[in-house]
Amino acid sequence: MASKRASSRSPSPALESAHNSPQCPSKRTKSAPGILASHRIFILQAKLSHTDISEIFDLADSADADVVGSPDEADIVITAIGMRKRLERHIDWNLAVSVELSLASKRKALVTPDWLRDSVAQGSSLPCADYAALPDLNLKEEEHQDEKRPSSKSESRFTSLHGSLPPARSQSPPRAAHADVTPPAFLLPPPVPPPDVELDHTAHLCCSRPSSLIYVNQPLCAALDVLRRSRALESNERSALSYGRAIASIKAFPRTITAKERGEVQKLPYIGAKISKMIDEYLFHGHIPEVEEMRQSERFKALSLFTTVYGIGPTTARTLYDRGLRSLRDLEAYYEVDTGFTPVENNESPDLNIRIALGLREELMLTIPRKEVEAIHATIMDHLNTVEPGCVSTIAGGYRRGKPESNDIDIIFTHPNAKSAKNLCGRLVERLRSAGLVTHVMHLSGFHEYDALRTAQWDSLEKALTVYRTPNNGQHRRVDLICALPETYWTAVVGWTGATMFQRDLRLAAKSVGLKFDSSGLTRRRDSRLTFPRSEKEIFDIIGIPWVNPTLRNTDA
Ligand code: TTP
Ligand code: MG
Repeated sequence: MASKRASSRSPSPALESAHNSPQCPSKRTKSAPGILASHRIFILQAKLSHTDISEIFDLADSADADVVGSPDEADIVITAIGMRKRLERHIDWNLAVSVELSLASKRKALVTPDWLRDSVAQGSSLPCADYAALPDLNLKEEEHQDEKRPSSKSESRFTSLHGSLPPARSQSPPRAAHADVTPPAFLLPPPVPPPDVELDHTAHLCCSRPSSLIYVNQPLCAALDVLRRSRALESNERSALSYGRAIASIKAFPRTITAKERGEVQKLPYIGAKISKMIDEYLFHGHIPEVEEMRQSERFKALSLFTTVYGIGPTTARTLYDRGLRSLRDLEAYYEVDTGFTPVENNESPDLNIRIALGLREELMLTIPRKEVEAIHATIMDHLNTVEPGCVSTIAGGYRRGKPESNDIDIIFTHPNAKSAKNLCGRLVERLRSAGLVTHVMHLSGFHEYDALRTAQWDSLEKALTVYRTPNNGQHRRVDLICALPETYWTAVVGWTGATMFQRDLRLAAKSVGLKFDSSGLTRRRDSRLTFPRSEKEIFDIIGIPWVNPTLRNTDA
């Protein structure tokens, strides 16, 4: 079934149509070369469609403007926002009030996109005052008020942002690492979360369907998930993905599937003949014979068990199985975790992470209640505060999707100053290690600088996958610490919120409009230009799909 979204859109990607628009000179034509060569422009993307964003970037290119990555670096901020309240969500108000609507004084200007369009059309840089984005702004008065109470204003604003947050289960408590340092508004969750829109359970992509944690067809999805996992354990990715898509489709179906619903279910996306037959079997027998057979399979049971150990993926699991191992005891012996037993075929050096995870497996298999997730997050942020005041963070993963218990804790953080954000993860881990809070670091990776030509693999995220030891009872927990640069903070939050199928389809949605999305950033495919989303919702806006509450992103079984 075609998606609502797909049918309501032009088949050609929005960015392409923007590029073909007469208003949109391509880089090659350079319709107004050099007219803005002395200007540093920041394009505030909120409230702009991707067609507009593409057009504005191209116009700026054609006029040789220097497009910068943050408003602080700019002489001119281009925005479609005309209200102070909205603007405050994206630009620190202290910066906004410093904006003066005249270039004559060599200060910043806050203008509408028409300033750029008209300047390029007329071949000269037009007066910014004629294109004021906030015409009613009484700058003199605002500046005067700021002079009188500079710090109290920013502090009270910070408090009210936090104080007004509703206690939504989906939102992790927002934290700034230091109460005296006010992070810019764009790094904080909006004071009022975006309203939930009604999502269509038959949408083609699961990132546009409502997928709640608790759902009516859970036993059927759990059965199909056995087959999905069995395919994944054999590295049959295509088949695993087909089951994953079918499960996500059934998950969003709002009524218990009965014989009466059969016809309707068959029309859902990704429900083909094979899955339909399995649903029929399920309705008739109360189970799916192939699933029951798989559940009894010695191979499936052993591979499933092995992959519960952190560090053991399907390939290692199969190798271990082929070597005759069947139980966790066998693994302990093989990796010499316990008795020093040396298996005959162990010619490899034991993998340290697997040994650690096996040694701690009984603790690491225990799930973590929300309260404890929050307590660990608070402790870690206190340490981060000492390392670098002014950071912000979000607890992502299953916690953010509303899970009452998580298998691990995923914390995303950044610092408003990109320079301070660099190597922050390494410094934090070192501190937690010295404090005896982190006992093992399973993986630590650093930033790879963004490279528009993509000559090398790049990653805007610094990651530390750790084992954390709670100070009160010495319980070991898996904690993933992810440090993003400010421009990739929200993509990291979205990426690490999951669930897996939701992310997969979000990437497809982005691709359909000429963009590339992953946790490390949102880029334009044709020239790898990195965008700077100012909120989580802005990512959805740019891609052109409705924002989905994290509690409705539970697309996996
Ligand atoms: P997980 O922490 O593996 O899963 P989860 O938080 O949904 O559930 P739980 O921890 O309770 O088992 O991953 C969280 C999300 O982060 C997941 O949707 C995928 C994403 N992710 C990455 O982007 N990169 C990674 O390396 C990992 C491990 C996860
Ligand atoms: Mg998690």
